[in-house]
Amino acid sequence: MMNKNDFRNIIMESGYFISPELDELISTCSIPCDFVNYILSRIDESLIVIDVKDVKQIGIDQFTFNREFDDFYNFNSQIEYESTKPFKPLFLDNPVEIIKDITGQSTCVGTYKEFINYFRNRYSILSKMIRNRVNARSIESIIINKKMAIGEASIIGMVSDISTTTNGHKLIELEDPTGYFSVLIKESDDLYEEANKLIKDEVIGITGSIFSSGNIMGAKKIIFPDVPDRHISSHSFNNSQENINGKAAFISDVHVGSSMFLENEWYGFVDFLKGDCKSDLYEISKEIRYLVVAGDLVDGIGIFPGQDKELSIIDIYGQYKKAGEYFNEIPEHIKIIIGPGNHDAVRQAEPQPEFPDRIKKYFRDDTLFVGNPAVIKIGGAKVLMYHGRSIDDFVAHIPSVSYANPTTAMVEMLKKRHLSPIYGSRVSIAPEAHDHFIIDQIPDIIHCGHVHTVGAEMYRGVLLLNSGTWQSQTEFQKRVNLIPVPAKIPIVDLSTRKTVMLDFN
Ligand code: D5M
Ligand code: FE
Ligand code: ZN
Repeated sequence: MMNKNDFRNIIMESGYFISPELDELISTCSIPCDFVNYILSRIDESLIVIDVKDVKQIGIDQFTFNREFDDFYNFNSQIEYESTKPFKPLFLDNPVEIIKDITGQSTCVGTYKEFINYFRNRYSILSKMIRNRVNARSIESIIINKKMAIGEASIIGMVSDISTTTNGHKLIELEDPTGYFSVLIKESDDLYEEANKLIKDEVIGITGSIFSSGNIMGAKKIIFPDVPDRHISSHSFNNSQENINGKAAFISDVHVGSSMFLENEWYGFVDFLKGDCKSDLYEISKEIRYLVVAGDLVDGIGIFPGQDKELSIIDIYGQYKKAGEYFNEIPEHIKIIIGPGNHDAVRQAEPQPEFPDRIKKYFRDDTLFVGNPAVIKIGGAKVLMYHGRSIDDFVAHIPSVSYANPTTAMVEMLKKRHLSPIYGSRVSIAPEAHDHFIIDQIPDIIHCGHVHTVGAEMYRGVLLLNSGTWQSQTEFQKRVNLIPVPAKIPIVDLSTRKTVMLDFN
């Protein structure tokens, strides 16, 4: 057992001296040695005598997170650390700001008129982003004054059809509120590769030359709403110091209730969060403030034919009860934020609202539930959470996008500034008055799951993450040749966005 006064020996051995005021403060602390070690590892090496002001200067905020110095001591004097629990949290308070969430705001019932208005809203917002970059005309004005328009012109439209001609050229039909126009991209054209990434119902701009025959133009340039080329994240993260804002762990697709749920690996993860792990991992663990969960918390029931044969818990509420037990073992200094996915017991049409009380009651009171998608702010970083069902559509329609590299789909989301453009495919879209899938504010991080593979990539200052799964390969996935990457998750430093992939296999 360490003596409370041993901190003075540590200081003596370090070669520094401390001021009487600092000595007094440290001696009132319940974990003086830890605190002294923390100070010594960060203090300006040119100092001879360390004073209270020097300690404040090295960012005592890292401990107190904007609280006053004294609070830190009050807090610590209330905590009795058990020797079996090595964990000492660095942050006392983990606030979350909800920036966008459908929960409680859904108004739609699914009428035809609502669909019209939904697509109008999508066109109006996305076309505005493109209009900043190109001087476009309405399709109607080009058709009426075609003779005058011959030569170069630009239009902004929603892609209403994509076909390939017998010669192998791409024919894109664009629609704006005033009419339709066709755009031709030749196979030999440099633009062809880009045109191959176009999908239905996205909004793009085209600059091209109008042909004298028919309502058709040859494309010279495709303009996407995209993130600006030199977008600098709201955080000047390149210069910031690590761990000022702590770290977040990102997970998804836990699939509790599936017989393929990897319980041992999960407990390895929970032990890590408790700080019960090897010293290099401990250094990461002690800085984790948030656990963000992007859907498919449970396996659900009746999700695909024959699923019941692979369930260990066949009752949906039984599955959430068990999930609650697993999550409630996570140490309390970590703030948990959970959104739903397509296996969860909320409406299947997206955007999905947060879990109902009947499910929430199984989780710790301080768990924060959000809808899907949702935008939250944690540790200074704006995080767009989306389960990622549309990734199936991106993989099916864009040849360069693959399940093995899920962030390739997420780059397309950012370019198109839309999480799920294709209507009427895998994602069932509810026609809300506002298009909640539009990426209007540029986030610092986009977090998806769903495809059960992992990835981390930086695109124009935005960190794209896919957080894999805690379920090993199911029979169903075997049949569709889906190879999951389970129990591997990204941990992100919220100040620097530095990401490590931890493997709990
Ligand atoms: O989805 C896990 C992965 O399995 C995801 O990439 C989609 C794929 N999946 C799910 N359902 C189907 C169907 N019906 N056909 C083909 N591929 C599918 P999860 O939502 O976790 O089940
Ligand atoms: Fe899943
Ligand atoms: Zn899913």
